[in-house]
Amino acid sequence: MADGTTETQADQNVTDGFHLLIDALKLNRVETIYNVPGIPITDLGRYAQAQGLRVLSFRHEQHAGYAAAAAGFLTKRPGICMTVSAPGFLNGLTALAHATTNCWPMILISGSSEREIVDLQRGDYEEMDQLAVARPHAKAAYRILEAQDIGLGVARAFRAATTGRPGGVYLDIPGALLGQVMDEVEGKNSLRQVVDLNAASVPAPTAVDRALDVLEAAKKPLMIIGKGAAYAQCDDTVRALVETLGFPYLPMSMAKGLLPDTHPQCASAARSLVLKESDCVFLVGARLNWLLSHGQGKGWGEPGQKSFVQIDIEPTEMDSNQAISAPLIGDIESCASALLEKIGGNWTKPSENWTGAVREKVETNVARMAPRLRNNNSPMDYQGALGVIKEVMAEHQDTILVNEGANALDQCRSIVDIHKPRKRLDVGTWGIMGIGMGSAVAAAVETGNQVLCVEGDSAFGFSGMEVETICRYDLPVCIVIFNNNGIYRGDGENWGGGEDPSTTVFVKDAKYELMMQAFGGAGVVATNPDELRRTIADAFATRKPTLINAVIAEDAGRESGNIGNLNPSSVVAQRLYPQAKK
Ligand code: ADP
Ligand code: TPW
Ligand code: MG
Repeated sequence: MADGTTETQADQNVTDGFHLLIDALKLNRVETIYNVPGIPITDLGRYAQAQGLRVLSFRHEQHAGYAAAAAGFLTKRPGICMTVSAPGFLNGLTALAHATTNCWPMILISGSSEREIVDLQRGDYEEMDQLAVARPHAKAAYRILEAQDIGLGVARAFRAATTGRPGGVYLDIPGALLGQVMDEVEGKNSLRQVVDLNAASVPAPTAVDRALDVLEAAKKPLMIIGKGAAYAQCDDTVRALVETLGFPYLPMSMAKGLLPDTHPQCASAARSLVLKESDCVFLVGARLNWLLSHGQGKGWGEPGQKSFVQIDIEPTEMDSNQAISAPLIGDIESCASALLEKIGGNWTKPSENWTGAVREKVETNVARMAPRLRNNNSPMDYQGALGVIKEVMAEHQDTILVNEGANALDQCRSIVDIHKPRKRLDVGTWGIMGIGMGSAVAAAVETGNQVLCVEGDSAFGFSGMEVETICRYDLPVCIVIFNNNGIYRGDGENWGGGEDPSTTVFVKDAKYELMMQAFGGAGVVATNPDELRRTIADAFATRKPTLINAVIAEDAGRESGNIGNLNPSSVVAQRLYPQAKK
């Protein structure tokens, strides 16, 4: 091109891989990308920001990934995480696997190195066959090699992430793709908007009849509502089903609040009773996995005592643990609506013998717990501190509670009522530590609501550096660290008598509040429940990033919280270590 004019004209009529990818995401209604910049995606982030997307940068990819996963759960659309090649990709991969495990839609977009060099293992900058590594941890994994396939690749990623059982999708973007040039009009025409992203999946009428037969025959029915039902965003239909059937129900952790935990049919405070005594269990968007002891064992009564009915969008979930007498395969809205339609006004609720006994147990247990939640001990115990959190969540029902830890998790889940749908984010199906700050960022960004994090001191440490991210974007996040100086308890000792501290303890009386002050947020200490109440009130009034170091007694917690029974046991430990007998 001898004269500059022709060159300018050519520039005006072309687009490139960067902009096709941004346009494809925008066409599919992406608003936010959770990312960590670097080669080859630094400019992709800059250009995306320039084109009106919100691009939030984190300090570590894992937390950008957890944010994308939480965004997927909260919005029913894939959360987008973007990372650099090899190490950045691997840092993000844990979150992609977490999304897949939890059945949440997420797309991990990673830049990757030159295919010609990677595939011959010639040692490229950040060389790795990322597609092969991602595949076992994702619901689907795709690589786009040509600019004209960007629309197709993004559409496939969206479809795979959301349709059927949702999950994590990996999208591999070799750096060279971003610079590829294409005619602008052809480029625009190559993009696709995915239609009917969360398509309905209607159950067969015979399956609906069969389910109603089983449910009707039950004398002591129980419903278990899982996070799949919270994800489905058909809150009114689920509520109508629960109230029409009249069954006592147990919400799984992240289904808390789908109906308010104070609902008269909520049996959380009589969990042992209903699991043991019920003769029919109706699972709605909940798997019979380890969190429900696979539907067997002492807590579940006698083998063969129960029949199971299950609603799930994933056919292979049926019979994965207990035999399912009446599978309802479809989305929860369609299945619940079909049941309600068939029932019409014609349903006999379970007898008062059953529902009354459950209610009585709930009331006794709630009354017994109440005084323990009102203590003003210093240092605090879990009940005293969580009594305050319970009050706060009752007064501010739109607040999103993020929760991780062992005792800090288990006690919070059972003590703190949630009043509205999708207001609790926690460690999920893997019981993963580290979801805290990423989930908090996503909750604040996707909803604009106040966020309250209840964090074990160990749990917080996995993502603590992201307090800078929270301050940078000035998010309304209040982090309460339940600081008992360690994992489970702060009073562990080295059983060999050596100088190193025990494997489960941290620096005593650490000043976590200074971490928040370092970045311009509010960092304060609370040594008793009254102080905790006051400091949370300040945080909510100002909506400023706040970290409250809540001092919990070192000996208040239990080993592994509520799941100590899952620890393998050693036959020689009792003989070798007198401490093991404790
Ligand atoms: P929890 O941990 O709360 O018990 P799980 O994650 O084990 O919940 O189970 C959620 C289930 O919900 C998964 O088996 C998933 O396939 C299912 N699911 C997700 N979305 C829907 C939907 N829209 N309709 C029906 N089932 C769904
Ligand atoms: C990614 C194992 C489960 S709970 C926990 C760890 C390390 C921390 C418990 O201490 P914390 O809470 O948070 O101080 P508290 O109140 O009981 O003292 N790595 C990952 N995930 C898990 N689950 C672990 C390790 C674990
Ligand atoms: Mg702790």
